Amino acid sequence: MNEAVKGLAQEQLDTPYRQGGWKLYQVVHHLADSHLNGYIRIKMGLTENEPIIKTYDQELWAELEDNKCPIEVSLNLFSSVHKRFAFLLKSLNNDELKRKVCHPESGLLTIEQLIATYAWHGKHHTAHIISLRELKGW
Ligand code: NI
Repeated sequence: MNEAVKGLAQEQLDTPYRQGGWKLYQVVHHLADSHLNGYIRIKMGLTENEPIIKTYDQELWAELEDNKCPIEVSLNLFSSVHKRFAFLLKSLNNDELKRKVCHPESGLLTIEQLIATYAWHGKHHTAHIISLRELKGW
């Protein structure tokens, strides 16, 4: 993500990654929001018995005032949460990876599935930024 946004000017960060989609700065803030939630969900799953995890309205979150802070704040937040993630995830044994959380829409999910989902999610949004840069020749 750091590499994907490197050198972009504010005007470029204000460009939607696709028509009607989030602007690039919103994608960056979304990743921080999402992976903070992911971190909390995994910790809940490790310490409670199949807890019901909280969903949130990501479209409305992307409109809140904190989306106007510099993207560096969210890049740092994202990096910090991932350092904590790595520390925690490396410690997990097979039984812990099989523990579950209950997602109100998707049902029971294992910690292992959550890890795979967030690994995919980070790459998914980073690809949005990289593909717009390629398209625009930035
Ligand atoms: Ni997302």
